Amino acid sequence: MKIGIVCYPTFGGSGVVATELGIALAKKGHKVHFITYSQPTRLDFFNENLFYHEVEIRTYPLFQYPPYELALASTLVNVIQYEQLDLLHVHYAIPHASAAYMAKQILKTSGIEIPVITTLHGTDITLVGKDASYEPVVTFSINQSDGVTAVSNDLKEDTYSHFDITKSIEVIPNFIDLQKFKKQKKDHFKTAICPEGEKLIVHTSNFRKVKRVEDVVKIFRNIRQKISAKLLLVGDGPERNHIETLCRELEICNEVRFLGKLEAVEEVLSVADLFIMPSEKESFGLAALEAMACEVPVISTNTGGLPELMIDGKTGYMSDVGDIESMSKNALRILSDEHLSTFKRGALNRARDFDVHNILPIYEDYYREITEKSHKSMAR
Ligand code: GMT
Repeated sequence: MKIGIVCYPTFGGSGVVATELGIALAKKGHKVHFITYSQPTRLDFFNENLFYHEVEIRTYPLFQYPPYELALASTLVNVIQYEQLDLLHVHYAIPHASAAYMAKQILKTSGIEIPVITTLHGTDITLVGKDASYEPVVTFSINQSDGVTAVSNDLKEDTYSHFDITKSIEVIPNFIDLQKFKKQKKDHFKTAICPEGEKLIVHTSNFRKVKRVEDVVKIFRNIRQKISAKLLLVGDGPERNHIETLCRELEICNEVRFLGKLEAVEEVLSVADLFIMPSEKESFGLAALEAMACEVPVISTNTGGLPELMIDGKTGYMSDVGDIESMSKNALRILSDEHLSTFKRGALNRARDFDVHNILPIYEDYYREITEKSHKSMAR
């Protein structure tokens, strides 16, 4: 098939899933066209089936805000028409689903029918989409999509309860490339960070409030009171300064390293003993899956889609949001030499369920179902 993919080309989970999906489809022989405002972070190699079209946003003195959605819709019209795409798959409702709707209507006037699939990733529904300034457009563009997927049952239910949705939503979970995300031998790195054999704890996120990075630091402080350990914080975002200040106040700066945005996060995960994800809300928790694939057990909250990924007592433990005491106690239990290797195996075993080779065929079947439906309704 010839497939167009629209996403945020950044380190965020939705962009990562969209890019990895496109790469996996291209490896299976589909022609995949990414249509984004810059080259997706993980699209950093050559494959004959991968194409990239940049959305150029022309600004003008009259525009206080550059009209990105219009530029995207126009680029979509051009790419779909000239590359003769069979399907458009947009990731993240705002503004991708509405730009896709506009492109679809424009193409209809030239007799071109393009089926559109929208994948909901989480914050487009749970945080931003519900806001009154976006809600009517989000509801409309989800309902106008030919197919809709969500990354967990929890997100599907959330979408039905917060929006007036008439479409059926297919759940297709996040996935992982186990060839890329696997424990690598990086002993020199571990020795450099933990010269005294300390346990290594990792958190990766975009440092937004919803990630509760403050809880990570407090849990780490509690762990440190019992055993020697180091903390690596990967990523960057609005909470970073606040977190640095907190580390100073708790006098743990020598034990905490801020690594910023990293492309090869699997290298850091390869030497980690524990991953902490204390999020307020998490529609799936791709970062936790990446950790598990690298044999790292996870301490997480029991919110959103996390119980659909985690197996309590096997891949790690889940606690209520904000229950720092419970998360600290569970972290110490996992880190004990008696239990650590069992949890590492448990994490990897669960990650295997989300192997890209298991999830990709679900997307391909769904693509076929939606394009066939669209062709049938055209023939009527
Ligand atoms: O986690 C983030 O803040 C990034 C966000 C995004 O929209 O890019 O990630 C969301 O999509 C991921 C991929 O489907 C999910 O694994 C994350 O759980 C989800 N984040 C939230 O729901 C907060």
